[in-house]
Amino acid sequence: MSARKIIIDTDPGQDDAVAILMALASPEEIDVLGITAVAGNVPLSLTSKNARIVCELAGKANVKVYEGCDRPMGRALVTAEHVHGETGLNGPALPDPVMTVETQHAVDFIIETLRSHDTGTVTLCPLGPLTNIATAFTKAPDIIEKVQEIILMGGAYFEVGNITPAAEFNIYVDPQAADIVFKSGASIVVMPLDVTHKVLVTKPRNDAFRALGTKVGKAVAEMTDFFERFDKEKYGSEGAPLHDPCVTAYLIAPDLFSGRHINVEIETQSELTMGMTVADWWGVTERTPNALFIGDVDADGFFKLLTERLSRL
Ligand SMILES: [Ca+2]
Repeated sequence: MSARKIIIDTDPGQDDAVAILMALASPEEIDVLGITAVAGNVPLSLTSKNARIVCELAGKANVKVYEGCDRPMGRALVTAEHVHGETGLNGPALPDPVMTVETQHAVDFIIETLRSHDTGTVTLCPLGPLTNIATAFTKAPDIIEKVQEIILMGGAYFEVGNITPAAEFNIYVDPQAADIVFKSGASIVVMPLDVTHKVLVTKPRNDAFRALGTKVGKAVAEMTDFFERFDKEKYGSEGAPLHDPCVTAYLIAPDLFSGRHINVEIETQSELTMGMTVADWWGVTERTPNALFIGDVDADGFFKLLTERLSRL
């Protein structure tokens, strides 16, 4: 089987960084056509810079990084320095990137790339707010049929919210964009908090990263150390949830995950529940299923795979 062609759309973020490292370490399964940065965890200038820092950490300075939208489609940008630190990548001391950002806008890159491929052959992997993807779909609806699958981190049902009582961060930041993507008709796989909160970097798992004895292993251990202080304080959890790497792990080993094909709608009106993913997990409506909503994961299998992949860099 040839490697699956993907575009990573991202707002790094320590967990985005781990997701990107895992993808770049897996060329047999994953062909990264490009990385598109979006504003989210931190402003665009930092997510773009962080994406390049991560490529260089992986020793893959040849990967193309594009800058996309610097704000949500219809709302002011909300960021998450309280979780990720001022740079978005707090934890390890990593050098500024030598790589430059591509001159083409990320949205145009997404459109051009999809148009140049056959129907159903490019997978989009959004790890942040869906602004770039929704903007591309709105500007060029013809590209939607080129999408093989959208595998995204976002939303929640049983875990409800992490930025408001009702909403997960990525969807909350740009609910309008999320609504466009979920209504697009593209095949969607969702990694909600319900599954990402089961993928926790416990002490032994963090030790396993560090024990790789490589620059990458050390950086990932330091990133997840930084990231976990927030979740330990807030949720009393055993460690940092690796939200975005669930997307990469699904590309490599989908059998680690299980979920339900259900209808998911996005709240775009009520300020109280803005950005909520209204997921019909129990099938109580007649609404047409539009997403595979993941609910469970083999966490030990996930960390075994992740650690093995990181050891390759
Ligand atoms: Ca992210």
